[in-house]
Amino acid sequence: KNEQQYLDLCRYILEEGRRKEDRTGTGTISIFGYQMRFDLQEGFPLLTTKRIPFRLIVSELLWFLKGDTNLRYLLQHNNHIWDEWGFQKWVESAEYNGPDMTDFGIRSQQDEEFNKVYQEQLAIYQEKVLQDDDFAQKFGDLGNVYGKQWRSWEGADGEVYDQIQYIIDEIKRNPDSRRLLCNAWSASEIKNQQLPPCHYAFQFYVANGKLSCMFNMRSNDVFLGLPFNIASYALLTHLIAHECGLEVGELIYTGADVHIYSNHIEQVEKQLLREPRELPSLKLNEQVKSVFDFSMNDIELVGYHPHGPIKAPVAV
Ligand code: DHF
Ligand code: TMP
Repeated sequence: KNEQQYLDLCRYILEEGRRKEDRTGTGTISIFGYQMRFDLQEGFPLLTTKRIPFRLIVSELLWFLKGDTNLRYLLQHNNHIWDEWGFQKWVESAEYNGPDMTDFGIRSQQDEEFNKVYQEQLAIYQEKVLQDDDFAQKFGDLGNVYGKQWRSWEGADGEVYDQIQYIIDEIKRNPDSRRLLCNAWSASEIKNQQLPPCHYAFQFYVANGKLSCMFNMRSNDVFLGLPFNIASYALLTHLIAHECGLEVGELIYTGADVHIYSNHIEQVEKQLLREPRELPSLKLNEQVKSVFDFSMNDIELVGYHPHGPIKAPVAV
């Protein structure tokens, strides 16, 4: 069963994972190298053992597909999953002259007083990204992240490449191609990215009228990130299959440094006590053909009856 694999992965990391320090100073238990296969015909792979806000997955994916890299679009859709990485750019800039925000991620979790000041500053930042065009352009942009690499990859030849359009055209023209691949990892771009891509490449495969997708993650936060990542690539596979007149096949996950943060362990243990429920299914507006024309209302989840949400702090 689809969701059981996620729970098995959690159990496996808790049992076999090694303690490992990390960039954020939080600490993790980690394994290296893991694969899971989700049959998309069995249902849409959104976790039911905790509630996942599906609209956040939809607006993030539409943001990628627009080729957008600016937080403004996400904030307009009430999506705050990337706020900290934009805020970081702002408080590290020469133009920021508010209270000291060094290590705001860790400090906001440990220091109640600081957290108040941080929340105030974050609210000011969000408001400015939404209202002030110049500010948004300078400090709302996360750099050359996913949207830029997917839709406007800059080649060594100076040309700009739309990797998603290429994939769609190739699937229609030559479905047996072994080059249906999108790569977000670019050595020369890392310095221009607030966070270098975690899901850095994905590839499609067509057989028996079904579209399958494999996606690769160099680093994966199993409790917070992974449920989003699975659902996001499942949705992308559905959208592309829809445009190309194919059924959906399998979604294959390949993770490298797959970890549970030390401040997520209680949450994971709580989740592991829950029984998975029936998976929801996805309904796409039949009127829309191109993957680039979908909006929030064209994508609907049916029959999602999850257990309650489980909160956890994100490591910045
Ligand atoms: N950094 C880290 N340390 N882990 C991540 O998973 C991560 N993911 C990023 C950017 N940087 C990251 C982008 N994706 C959440 C989920 C996905 C995501 C970022 C954050 C998250 O906090 N999810 C909460 C709900 C958030 C909300 O409702 O606004 C959750 O409980 O699933
Ligand atoms: P890193 O750049 O030091 O690997 O930190 C990135 C963290 O964010 C790491 O815990 C993985 C996590 N992450 C996900 O799990 N999924 C995502 O989609 C993103 C953007 C990040």
